[in-house]
Amino acid sequence: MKKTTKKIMSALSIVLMMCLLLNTAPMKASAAILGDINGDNTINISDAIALGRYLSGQYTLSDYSISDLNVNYVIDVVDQQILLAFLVGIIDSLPYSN
Ligand SMILES: [Ca+2]
Ligand SMILES: [Ca+2]
Repeated sequence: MKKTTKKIMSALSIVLMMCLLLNTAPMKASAAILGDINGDNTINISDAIALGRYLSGQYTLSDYSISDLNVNYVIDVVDQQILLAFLVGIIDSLPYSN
């Protein structure tokens, strides 16, 4: 993993922990529920955790289309980074395209 990616992930992790400590309200999922990995109709840190568990082989996705957040037909760590960036407000909407 590149140093820049590691720095971004570290920054996102810190911001996420701060959000959790401040007990911010979860974001409601859109109609398409893109990013609602665990299917509970909200997009929050639990979805990022579920996606991380999927990437490490410990979770089964119920719907692959809602997990592919950059619509490149691959579900990988980039999708998790996009979800984290969405949760902390760096990205305004999903799917993400750059
Ligand atoms: Ca969810
Ligand atoms: Ca993807």
